[in-house]
Amino acid sequence: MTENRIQGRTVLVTGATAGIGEACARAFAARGARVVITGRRTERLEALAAELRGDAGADVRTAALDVRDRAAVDDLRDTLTDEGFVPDVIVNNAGKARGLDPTHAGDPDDWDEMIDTNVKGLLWVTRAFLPAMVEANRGHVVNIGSTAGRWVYPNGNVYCGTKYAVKAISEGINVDLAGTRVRVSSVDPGLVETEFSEVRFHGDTDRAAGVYQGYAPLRAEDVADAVIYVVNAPEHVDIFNLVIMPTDQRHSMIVHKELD
Ligand code: NDP
Ligand code: 8X3
Repeated sequence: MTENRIQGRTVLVTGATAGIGEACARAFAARGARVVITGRRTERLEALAAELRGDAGADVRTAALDVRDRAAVDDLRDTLTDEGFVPDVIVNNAGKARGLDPTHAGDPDDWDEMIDTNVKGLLWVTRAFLPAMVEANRGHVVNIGSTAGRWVYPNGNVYCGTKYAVKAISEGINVDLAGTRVRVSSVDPGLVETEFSEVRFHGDTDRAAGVYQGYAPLRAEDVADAVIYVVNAPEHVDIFNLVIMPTDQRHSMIVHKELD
């Protein structure tokens, strides 16, 4: 059986109120990690914390956090440091697509939101928590990228751009940490059935559901398993990039669907 190297780690997850982040929080807590679960919807954070404390007896800290708010990110780092809750793993998961339109018809407000969350938010969190890892010469930065950072697809323009940025930033952080024991991983999923498409289509649930019909998409838990796998690897092993797609998907634009 694989050794549990998660036990006793302190793991901060951004965007833990839904989807992949929530599944990661559950998976880390189940393996004995102390978890800091963050997101904007505090009632969801409290419900998840109650569940994890009950089911897994987990040590859970909740924190309302909008990753776009750099001062709030720094404040959280300072508060957690005072409490002795210093993360040695961060999962930069908070992110979103907004819209699926050709560039000439795209909404610049959607672009702002994606860039501020997916790129700048990831940077603020990393900049806040990475120095303590470098100081301790131990830790792990896990960025949730996407196959959208590998293959651009029609109308994906800015969302794909943010995920290409995540890819480049992950590579940049990784090379900057050469000579340290701090590891960096980019976990890049294809299609995962979460609230992602509902957010992308601004609440159009029928259109969102259509994205996942006719094939078996990934579940958030599948991606969480991949995150656990990279973090649980022995300390001398850095799984730098893990691409995970449904078996029915071979490329952003190649998905085998059987529709009635
Ligand atoms: P969900 O919409 O289900 O979850 C997104 C999470 O991000 C929520 O917890 C949300 O919490 C949080 N979030 C959004 N904006 C902010 C913000 N400004 N500050 C803090 N948290 C925020 O989507 P997924 O779980 O699918 O997405 C998670 C990540 O996975 C994203 O980075 C996405 O790009 C990536 N991904 C998703 C794929 C998919 O097909 N679903 C495939 C590949 C990558 P709240 O609203 O409470 O703040
Ligand atoms: C999410 C996957 O293909 O919808 O990053 O962009 S996709």
